[in-house]
Amino acid sequence: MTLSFKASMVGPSRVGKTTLLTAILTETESMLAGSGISLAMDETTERRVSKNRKDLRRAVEAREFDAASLGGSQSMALYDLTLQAAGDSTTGIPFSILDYPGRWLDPVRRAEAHEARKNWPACEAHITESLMLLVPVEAAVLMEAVTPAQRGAVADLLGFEDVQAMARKWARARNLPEHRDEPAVLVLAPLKCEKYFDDNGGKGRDSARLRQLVREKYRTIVGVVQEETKDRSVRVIYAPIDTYGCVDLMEGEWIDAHDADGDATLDFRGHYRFREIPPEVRPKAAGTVMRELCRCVVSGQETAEQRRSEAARADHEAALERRSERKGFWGAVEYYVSGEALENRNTRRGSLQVMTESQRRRQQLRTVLERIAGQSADERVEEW
Ligand SMILES: Nc1nc2c(ncn2[C@@H]2O[C@H](COP(=O)(O)OP(=O)(O)OP(=O)(O)O)[C@@H](O)[C@H]2O)c(=O)[nH]1
Ligand SMILES: [Mg+2]
Repeated sequence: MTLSFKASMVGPSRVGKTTLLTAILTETESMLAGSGISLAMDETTERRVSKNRKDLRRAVEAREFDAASLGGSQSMALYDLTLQAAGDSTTGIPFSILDYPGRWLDPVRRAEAHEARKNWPACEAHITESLMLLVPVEAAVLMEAVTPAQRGAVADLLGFEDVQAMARKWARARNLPEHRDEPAVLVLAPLKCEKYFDDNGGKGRDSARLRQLVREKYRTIVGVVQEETKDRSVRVIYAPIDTYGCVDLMEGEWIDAHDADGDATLDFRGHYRFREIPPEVRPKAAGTVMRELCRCVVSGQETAEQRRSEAARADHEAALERRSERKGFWGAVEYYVSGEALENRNTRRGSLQVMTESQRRRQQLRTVLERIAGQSADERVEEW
């Protein structure tokens, strides 16, 4: 789908991208409950989501946490989701979120696999067109590193080099003329952080230290983004997310390993346990992602409306400019949000009744969008 609001994740293998996506969808659905708007998925996306949910359920019903129970992603996956009024499949607000095997982020490992080499250009194109860059951070790696050797291994385990390189590309693209006045948001999302919080069934008291460590370790990456986007604004959001919510880290194991060049390093393996039996998955703060995406759409919509009224004042040039912009983010705003799709359809149908009904749905969609965008953030979440 070309006309859609795009988001991408950049994080190494096993950090928790795919589980995060599932949690985002679950929280979005609960935000939408009772609103008359639903989260529609195309067939492929629906199949993927259903598989991810089944895998997660199986993992939970085993009652014993098994870090290997969710097989990592094997290929590139676009999750195409549309916020849609019930009974109306022709308009809606389309989002497209990219997931892929985290090992592809590493140029060395990418070069080793045909599938990765073939699909990476498409991944990179999606990333550079994204409004949102979502950076999942394995909180346990940051928090459990104590010895110098362990601390030394953190940067590699979190994939700093590769994440930073992609963040730079993303930020640079935000400066291109076609993206310059779009909204942009960078989300730093610590995952596997249940142990450090006391607001979701746990007793942790370490949230301040986690925040401090993320600030410190990701300062360079945030700096790179800011440096590349000096003349525009990029929102930076800190959002520690529980995707399971019902687990605790029992022990962090540091294992001797070798990096790609054969140098000695350490690998990290977290041993988790379900807090309660039967475990109940309780995502926390995952709604932040949809909230931020909706904020982008709402602010884009405001800009677009403002421009339209300017153009209506017979400003020929502005009208021309607007036409040439009708692709990417602005195309999606104009077409889906401003209701041009409906207007076109209604002119064809020419029925007053259909028109009113469509207007009602459009209004409903807009209300929900604004409500989600305006929701107050989870207490864990901060704007940096
Ligand atoms: N405790 C805990 N474990 C998590 C959380 N999120 C993910 N996991 C576990 O982390 C492992 C990796 O999760 P995935 O979602 O498959 O990771 P990924 O980033 O998609 O991995 P690749 O597809 O290989 O790139 C799984 O065993 C999950 O059960 C979390 O918030 N808390
Ligand atoms: Mg995955």
